[in-house]
Amino acid sequence: MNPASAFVNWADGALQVPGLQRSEKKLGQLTGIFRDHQAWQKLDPETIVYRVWWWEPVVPGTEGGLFWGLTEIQPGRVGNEYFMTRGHWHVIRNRAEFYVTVTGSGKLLLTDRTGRTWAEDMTPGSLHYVAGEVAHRIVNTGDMPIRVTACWPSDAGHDYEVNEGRGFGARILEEQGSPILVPAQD
Ligand code: PAN
Ligand code: ZN
Repeated sequence: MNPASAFVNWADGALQVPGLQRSEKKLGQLTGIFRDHQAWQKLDPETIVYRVWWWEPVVPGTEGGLFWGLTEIQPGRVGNEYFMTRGHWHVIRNRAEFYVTVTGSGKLLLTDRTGRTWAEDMTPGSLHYVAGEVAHRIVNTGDMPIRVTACWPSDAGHDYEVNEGRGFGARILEEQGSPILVPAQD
């Protein structure tokens, strides 16, 4: 038997894998994502909003393979809009994905091709099947980092056009201390 070469710490989702990939997104890089442009401009562009670590056991684009990742979004808001990921479609539109919330709490914002938009509650242990043809974005509505494990096909690819085009059909905003789903007007 060979020893395993990759590990997940289930307490915090941390990955110990060969060739760990990582990226981070700062507020200054998230142009045009948040509704309140003035509030966004007043914040420190160096503020880290989220980080992603992932494992590519096969070359990106490989048909039939899988990737495994961890996303950590800091708590915070731009105006009354919570920190969130950019959100995307998969380039190969029918590719699905699993998300599991490890720690923290939030909302998974989903938009299908007809523009129908809904949100699922993310809480430790919540398991989310993101079907193909559905754009997805994680929103941290809590006061601690949210950590989400994901598994997706290695040929899925990421298409961020959802932010420049018609966009998500709704936003998650804070109102009187609670998150609410508000139809997008922009
Ligand atoms: C995730 C996301 C990750 C970061 O691994 O890529 O949460 O979000 P953005 O890619 O929208 O910036 C995933 O959905 N992979 O397919
Ligand atoms: Zn995805």
